[in-house]
Amino acid sequence: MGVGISTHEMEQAARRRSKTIDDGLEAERLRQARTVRVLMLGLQGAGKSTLAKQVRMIHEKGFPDKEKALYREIVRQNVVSAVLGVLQEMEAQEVAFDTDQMQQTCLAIKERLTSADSHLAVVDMRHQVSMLTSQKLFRDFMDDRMDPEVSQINHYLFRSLDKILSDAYAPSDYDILRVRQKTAGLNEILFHFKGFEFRLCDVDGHSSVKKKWLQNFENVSAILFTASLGTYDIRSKENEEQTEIHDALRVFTTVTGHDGFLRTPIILFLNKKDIFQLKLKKTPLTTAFPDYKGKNEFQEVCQFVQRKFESCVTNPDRLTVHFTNATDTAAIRSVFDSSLAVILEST
Ligand SMILES: Nc1nc2c(ncn2[C@@H]2O[C@H](COP(=O)(O)OP(=O)(O)OP(=O)(O)O)[C@@H](O)[C@H]2O)c(=O)[nH]1
Ligand SMILES: [Mg+2]
Repeated sequence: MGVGISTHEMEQAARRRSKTIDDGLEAERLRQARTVRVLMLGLQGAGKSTLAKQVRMIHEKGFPDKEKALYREIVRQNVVSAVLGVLQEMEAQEVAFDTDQMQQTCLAIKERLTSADSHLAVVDMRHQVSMLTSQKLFRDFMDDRMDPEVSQINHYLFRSLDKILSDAYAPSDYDILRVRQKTAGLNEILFHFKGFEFRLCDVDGHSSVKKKWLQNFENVSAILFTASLGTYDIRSKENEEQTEIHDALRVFTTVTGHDGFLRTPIILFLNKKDIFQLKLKKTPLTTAFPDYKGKNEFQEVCQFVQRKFESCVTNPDRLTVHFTNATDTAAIRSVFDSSLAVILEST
């Protein structure tokens, strides 16, 4: 007589398999229900990745040593771009040092820092670079003739030059927040908040503006749109009559009016308020908005700009606005947590 399996046993095994599958599906359904996807959009350089880094620092474990080692190269690359940027601009505006020695130093720096291994070359040339960046002419040029945002970050890098170019340099969290590295495509940041799993999609500014591309993300729980206030005085490349803040308003109108996002909650971060405040001291808001009739005071100007963004949104009840400095961890912590709470309430 063979050792057969009874029909009853086969039915039991089938039921067990079916239950395992059902349990797996139920667990996946529950996981999905506790997963919140947030899409970060905004023009290049608006500050999306800086905010995403803050989230990693606040809600996850920050940056592992391996990643910090990568940032070391990127910070040094930022120093190279900063030095070359000022030298190029000086040349374009025909500003030159009046001693042979400094002119030779500039030539040598330009030659070495335009090589493929410039992040290493800048370490070799630390003494020359340090001498150049401490020259009064060089510093005054940055302050008087360059964009205040560029000049602010350059001063930060040049102040820390000894540290950044030393062999033992390990970037601090703040260095990592200040570094500029364009996102290529999309980065997803995973973190947990109030028992929910958040997936934050940090999209590069170039893709953010593509309508076709937005279709891939129509099922997100919220959109976090970042616009830089610091661009109100920078000429738009798309329309000579306007400035880059108009480009941001245009993209914001497109995103919020996109068919797949008409009911999606929108969190708007009007970012770089520190740069905005700095620039307003010299450049009135009317440079961007000739219809502005108020005083050139920060609070009043902010209200006006906020209304401009609000007027882009159909059904503005779903819009929450914050004025931010994405490099300020303490302030971002509270703004971000209240934004996440708003998203959870609406999901
Ligand atoms: N001063 C100041 N700098 C900021 C602020 N937010 C971001 N930055 C700096 O602006 C630069 C660009 O920021 P990113 O976060 O890389 O910009 P992004 O929107 O991710 O840009 P793409 O990846 O090109 O789309 C970085 O050097 C940041 O440190 C801010 O509120 N104030
Ligand atoms: Mg980015």
